[in-house]
Amino acid sequence: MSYYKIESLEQYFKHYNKSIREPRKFWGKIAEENFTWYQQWEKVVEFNMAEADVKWFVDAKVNIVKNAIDRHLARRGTKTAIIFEPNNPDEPALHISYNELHQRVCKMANVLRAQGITKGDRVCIYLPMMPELAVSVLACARIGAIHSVVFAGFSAAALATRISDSECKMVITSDGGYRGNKTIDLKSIVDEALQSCPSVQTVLVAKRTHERINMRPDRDILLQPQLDAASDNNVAEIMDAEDPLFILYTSGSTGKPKGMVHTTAGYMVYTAYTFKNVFNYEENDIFWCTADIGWITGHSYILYGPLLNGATTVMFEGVPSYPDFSRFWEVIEKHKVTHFYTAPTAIRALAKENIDYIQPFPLKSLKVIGSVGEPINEEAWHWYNDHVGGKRCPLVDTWWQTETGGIMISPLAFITPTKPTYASLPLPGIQPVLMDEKRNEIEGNQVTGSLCIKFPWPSIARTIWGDHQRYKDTYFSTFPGKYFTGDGALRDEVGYYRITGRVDDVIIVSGHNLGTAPIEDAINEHPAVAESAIVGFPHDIKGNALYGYIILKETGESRDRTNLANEINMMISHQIGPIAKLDKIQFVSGLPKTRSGKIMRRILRKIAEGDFSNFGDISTLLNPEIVEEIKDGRI
Ligand code: 6R9
Repeated sequence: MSYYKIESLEQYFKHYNKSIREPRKFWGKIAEENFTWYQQWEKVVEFNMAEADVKWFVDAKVNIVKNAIDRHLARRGTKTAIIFEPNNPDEPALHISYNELHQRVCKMANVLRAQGITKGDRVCIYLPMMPELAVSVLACARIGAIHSVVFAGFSAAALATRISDSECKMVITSDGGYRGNKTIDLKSIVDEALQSCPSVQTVLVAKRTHERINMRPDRDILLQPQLDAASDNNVAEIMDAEDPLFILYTSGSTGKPKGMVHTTAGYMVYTAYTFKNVFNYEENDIFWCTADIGWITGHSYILYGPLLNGATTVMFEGVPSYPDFSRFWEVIEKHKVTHFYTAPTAIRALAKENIDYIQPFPLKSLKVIGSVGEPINEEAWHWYNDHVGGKRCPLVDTWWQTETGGIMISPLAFITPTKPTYASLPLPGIQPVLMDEKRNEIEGNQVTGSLCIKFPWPSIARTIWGDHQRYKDTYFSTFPGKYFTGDGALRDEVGYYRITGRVDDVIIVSGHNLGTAPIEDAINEHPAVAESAIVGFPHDIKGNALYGYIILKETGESRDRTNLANEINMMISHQIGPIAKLDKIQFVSGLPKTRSGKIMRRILRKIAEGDFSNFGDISTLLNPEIVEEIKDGRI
């Protein structure tokens, strides 16, 4: 019996039980039957959770790119690996076959080696969503260099911090990038960042916008001439299962960014396995994840997961609003996309627009739709399900984190019955537990608590680059012996999980612990509301009271604000209870968000408290200008 693909709900429970009772057998069999190894492991897993020490497939030798590309060539050489859809819809899309991807990655790998990059060196990739980004990532992995992709929208300061922290030897960038009707001048951002990054010896520059750039002759090299001259013969590096594959920085709300380190074999096995099962991927499906490769979602489900399964993956350079709000739907029709994976922030933004942007598109090619990044509120869930999924595509609400490497709790498409706002059941191998304030495990159903995972899984991050103590303190010390996710969750009567938000954001009102997600969900049910965020502020009697920031839909703009506020509070009262009513409501035109679409509650909390000093670094925000507006409108 093979464990790689789950075919029914009954089989899910069987596999799940097997994975808990005999994790070594379960993952050992999956690893053995579905990947190519230079050498097998001595042990499937070895760990000490108290020390935050986890190893999978101990002593095995492997190369992830051999598995993601080379082994498909015989059968799928001419199949499209990557569809590149440019920002400008008039520019033709590119179809890069597995053969061509292989050739491009081998050439790039040879260029990197010629520039002195060897196994273990860190390479910072600061590229927009262009084919060279995928090729660079895979070329690093092929020669054992550790890639550190930094989202090409981050400032020079944010880039410099990330380059310095892991002492990157090289930066791969481009002259610029396109996003909607904007052109971003990446090279000059790199130049500025590198003033404080002595570790960088070489900058490889790809061309995209062909704008004029400055080249520093002793450091900067144009990429294309090097690729043209390079051989496409390249022997992949033999990697140890636990050799670092990449570093990816998570900003976190406080402190310096954490360089999460993922290693080779466990990440490979788990991203491939979850891609196959969560999305019920079948040969010839066209998978489109709209994330940027600068986030973990892009690493695991634009590149590694799909390519390890020999899939066709879409890489989109643009934004959902350019040239207009139909762009996503046009791309789905154009490439006959079967799987569409996006974030609630995008769904809410699109749902807010006129329905005519989506109505004309039948979207019949779609089979599965997915959500990631934040709790998806009920209204957005239904809009996505009805208008995009046509009520026939399963909607998989996938909960996971940069630190977890792959999807942890999610319905399996066509197998797990879905329930709006519930991420539902853990993947095989994942043992979630809910913990109370006294650090005891909460048994039974219909309970809420802090979400922890009590057994390691193959793609758990192994450390924070250069700071294992911080890794231990952040994730393994709050609940000793367990991985603490930082999220709160509810387990319903049948054992489905619903993520209620970050536990740091829990607000204690008159002694009641209130998660942010369920209250925001209730607010968003109001027909005039597009989106909302709530935070706590000090209150003499209740300890804390709730402050709501609310974005109205176009249709709500003309309504009387006092009436609206009353109606919203009535909805909250009805759905959650009077305890969760908002003391203050501020109508805003936007919410401060990270570049990956998460609400920055830290800033909203400060404004609600009336503390306008020291908002921390807001340069990594998508919309820093909104902070002033919200501050000025505070009530
Ligand atoms: C993959 C990714 C992780 C945090 C996570 C949680 C939130 C992600 C979610 C979700 C509810 C979902 N989150 N997916 N919350 N439902 N389906 O987003 O990684 O950027 O590290 O963020 O995002 O709070 O802890 P990352």
